[in-house]
Amino acid sequence: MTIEIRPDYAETVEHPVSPYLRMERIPHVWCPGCGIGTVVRCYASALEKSGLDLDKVAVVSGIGCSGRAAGYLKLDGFHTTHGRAIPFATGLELGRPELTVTVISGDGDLVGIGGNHFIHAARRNLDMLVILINNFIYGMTGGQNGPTTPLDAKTSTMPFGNFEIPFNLPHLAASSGAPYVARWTSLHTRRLTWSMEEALKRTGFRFIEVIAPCPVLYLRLNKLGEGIDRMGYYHDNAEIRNGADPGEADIDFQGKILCGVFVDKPRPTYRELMEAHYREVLGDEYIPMPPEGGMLHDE
Ligand SMILES: Cc1ncc(C[n+]2csc(CCOP(=O)(O)OP(=O)(O)O)c2C)c(N)n1
Ligand code: SF4
Ligand SMILES: [Mg+2]
Repeated sequence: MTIEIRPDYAETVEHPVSPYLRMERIPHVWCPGCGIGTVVRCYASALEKSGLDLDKVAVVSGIGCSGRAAGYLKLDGFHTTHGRAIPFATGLELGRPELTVTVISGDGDLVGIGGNHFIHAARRNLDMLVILINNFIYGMTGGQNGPTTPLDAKTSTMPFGNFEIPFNLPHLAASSGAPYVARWTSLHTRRLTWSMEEALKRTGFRFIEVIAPCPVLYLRLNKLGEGIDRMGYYHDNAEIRNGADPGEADIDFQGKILCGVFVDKPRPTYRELMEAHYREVLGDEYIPMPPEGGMLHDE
């Protein structure tokens, strides 16, 4: 049987999440088999299911292949400098409390150069959802070793294998104080979408790590095949255990990947603590910031 592919297919058939994307920017920059597009697709589905008013949702990315995510979502979006997505999101969420703020960026961006911002945002329980796409390397700049590269994995700067101990990100987020911590792979699209939807509705610092393939660098340098081979690996090696101790979530080269919602324990956000504190100290003199942000006083 011959399947006829009509040249105008893309123009005539609307993708289910195209209303959430800036279709004029498609085709995107990501390589075939890259996991980043899957994460963006899941996030668009989660937005749809959440029923949030899209005029009140903002997305912030740093620099990197993952950092291109903000540019494709049809939301108020900000493509900030490398490592500075969380500080930018901090200003946004404190200045415009009515917004739901999501950060989508890479491992190098968020826990390499931006690592300090990450731990302090979790400690302060700033009100943002952080989706970290972990491909175990600095993708955009050529596959250098990063803060999550597994021991023994080959990278362009460690061709004989990595000897630096990587971060266990769910453990880092949980021990820094994040009230919602989850990890999935890009194979787990339904669970990832559900987790994103759940996290969108929570408050405080919500962290979702998504393990995703970079076929042209991490997989090639380690002779691990194509993106589709990685789906088989995730299928065989992901172990889903909601409520597991994040301290057990280390990832060894080609080892098992512990997935699930590790933490779901709300606590007061930075704003709630700040307002309670100033109400107590200043009493009636305290004027809280209006939900839409802006000036505190008339003058
Ligand atoms: C201050 C600064 N330092 C370094 C760079 C170069 N740089 C751009 S993207 C990147 C790494 C991105 O890695 P990651 O966040 O893991 O994203 P990926 O490309 O893997 O998705 C680096 C080092 C930069 N743009 N700015
Ligand atoms: S270099 Fe890697 S991370 Fe970047 S788009 Fe290509 S496959 Fe994805
Ligand atoms: Mg990366």
